[in-house]
Parts: sequence; C-alpha cells; structure tokens
Amino acid sequence: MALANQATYFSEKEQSFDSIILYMDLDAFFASVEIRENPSLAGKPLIVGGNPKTKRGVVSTCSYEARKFGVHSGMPVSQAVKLCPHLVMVRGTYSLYTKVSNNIMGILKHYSDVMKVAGNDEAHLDLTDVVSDYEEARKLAMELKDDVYASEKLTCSVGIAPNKILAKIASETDKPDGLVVLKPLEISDFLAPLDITAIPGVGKKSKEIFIRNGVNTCGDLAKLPHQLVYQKFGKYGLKTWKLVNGYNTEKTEGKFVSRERKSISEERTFFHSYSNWKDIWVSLDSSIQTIVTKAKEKKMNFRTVTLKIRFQNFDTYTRSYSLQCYANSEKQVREVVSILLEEFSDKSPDNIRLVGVKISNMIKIDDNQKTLTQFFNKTD
Ligand code: TTP
Ligand code: MG
Repeated sequence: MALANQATYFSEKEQSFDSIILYMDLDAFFASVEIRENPSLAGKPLIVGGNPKTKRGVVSTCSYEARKFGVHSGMPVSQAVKLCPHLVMVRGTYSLYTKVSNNIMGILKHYSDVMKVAGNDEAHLDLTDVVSDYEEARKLAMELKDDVYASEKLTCSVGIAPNKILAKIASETDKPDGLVVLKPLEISDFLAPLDITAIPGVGKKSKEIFIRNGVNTCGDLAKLPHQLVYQKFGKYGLKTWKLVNGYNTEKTEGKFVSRERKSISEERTFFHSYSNWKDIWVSLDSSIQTIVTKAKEKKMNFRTVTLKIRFQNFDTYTRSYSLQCYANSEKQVREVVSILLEEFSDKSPDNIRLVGVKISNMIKIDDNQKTLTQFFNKTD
C-alpha cells in the first residue's frame, strides 16, 4: 500500500525525522583484539571463549573467517569445532577488552556530547547539533573510524540514519569496516530487500511466524495492509510495519541522554573449600531465583546473562551471553548459566570461592504492552 494512503492513520510526528544519529559497532571485537595482540592469528578461523582443552563452553565471538563455516556467538564450542575442525581457540583476555572498550568510548565522546553506550563495543551518537547535513555526518564518521583505528588498531562499522534503530540496521549491512548513510527518503527502499531478521527483536521464532504469513523480507511486510498486520502480528508487528515503511518509530522530541545501564545481580562467596558442583548449583539457582524475581517486580525483561566465577587464588572470570530475544524466566537464565559454566567443568569445584549471576540489557514492559517476541511466543 502506498505510503500516502496510510498517512491519515499516523501522526505527523511519526512521519517526521529531525535527528541525525550515528551508530558505531566494533568488528568481531574480542577476536580482533586477540589478533592485534598476536598477529599470527590473522586470517585464521578464530573463536574467543570456552575452554580450548576440553572444547566445552560457549563461543563469545569469532573472526569473520570462522563465520564462513557457520560459527557464531553463543554457539557451544563443541558444535563450532564440528563445523570447522581447524578452528583456533583462545580463552580471551577480558580485562584487556574492558580497557579497549573504555578507551574507544572516550574517543567517541569527542564527537558529540549526546552519546549512549549500548554495549561493550557499540554506541550511539546524536549528531543533530554537530553537523548540518548527512554529507557532513559521513565525513565525521570517516574521521571517527580513522581515530578508532589509529588509537586501537581496530576497525568498526558505522551507520548514520535519522534514528537509533535505523542507524544500527544500516551499520550491520556493511560489516566489517563499513560506513552506510541512510537518509530519511531512502528508508523504505533501503530496507525492502533486507531479510526480516535485520530488524532488531525479530529472532528465529518471530521469523517463523512471519514466514508462515508470507513475509520473508522487510519489503514483504511493508506491502501488507496495516490493519492485517495489526490483526496478525499485534502492536509490535504494526510498529515494525511502520519502521519498514519509513515512519519514525522513535520519539523525536528532545535528544537521547546517556543512560545508566540497568542490571540486576547477585553473587555468593563460599567460605569453605569443600564445595561440590551440587553446592555451586544450589547457590546459582538461588541467585537466579532472586534476580529474576526482582526483574519481574520491576517489570523488566532482559537479554544478557553474565556468569561470574572466582577461584580460591582470586582468579576471576566473567562470561556473558546475549539472547536473541528479551527473556523473563528463571529457566532461560539457568540454561545460559549452565552452558557458560561448562567452560570451567575441568576445574575442581573445591577451588571455587565465589559464583554470581547478572542479568542486564534490560527493557521495561508495561502491563498493556507485549513485545513482539512475547506475542509470537503466545501464538506459537
Ligand atoms: P557483537 O558486537 O555482537 O559482536 P562482534 O563485535 O564480535 O562481531 P560483529 O563484527 O558482528 O559486531 O559483540 C561484541 C562483543 O561482545 C563480542 O566480541 C564478544 C562479546 N559477546 C559475548 O561475550 N557474548 C555474546 O553473546 C555476544 C553476542 C557478544
Ligand atoms: Mg561488534
């Protein structure tokens, strides 16, 4: 349906874009840092995460060479090795990643006062008051990319668009080392050929529902009458429809501000050194129950689960896994913790001094609101 015919259904604000947003995401972050530190790894299919000796645990990330074999973040290491037998594994240098991340966020701050750190290797910058048009934004992005490379010898991919979600989508279409500028009038044509999963929040389950209804690409969804979209996919389906038709689905008034990232965590120390895996799990289970209950009380869903483990010699490890969709159950956390814990299965539980669990990357769900994912889960 032509955009003009829909216009009466949506407010002026939804059709107007008055911001220029830049999104930056580092390429294969942990793997790129490892390659920088040890150039002999360059060009090899590399994974970071898990235990190289036991081939257990979960892939934190992998080089683009490993991705060609189908390996990806969150995959069990055992499966990754099956897909790519000559895979090179490194455990990861997590303190270094934090240092690099802080340094890069410090560089980005120089480009705009209005910045939102979205993860360890990603951030949004509001350039609305910094540049006068998209061409100037492109030049600024090229400078930013050069700056990041000069400082940390790492490449990043950048998207520039009239809102945060579109800037992120744009950046993901030209990885690694990309720069994509998406202007307001180009949005629907740009999105049309992209797979529907290019929209953040549309994961495997939602995709299945879309495919069952004949929607493979963003363009397929855009063409459907909006009433049918609402009927079949609910409120968030309609929001996605607006996005792929070039409407502004984000609030435009005011500039976004750096928000403190919300998380809920609990950790417990063992003051004796005779614990076994059963004790460890009793402690983890109890922490999981506490944090998920708190999240439910706050009406928050989450995407990232982090396991923290400290040994008697004070060696401390944190391992994170981001789910494809927002979650809200103890079961989901337990499953992730269980796979993250596998990395340490060759260690003696006697030596564990502390275990903790954190959930982060949270969004508020109000009573009347369902995420697209929840909607699909219910209809499945
Ligand atoms: P991403 O930006 O999602 O991935 P990436 O930078 O490795 O690759 P891409 O080029 O596609 O952006 O995540 C940033 C880092 O966060 C990643 O290098 C490792 C870590 N991470 C985890 O530890 N667990 C996870 O589940 C994911 C998705 C990422
Ligand atoms: Mg990245």
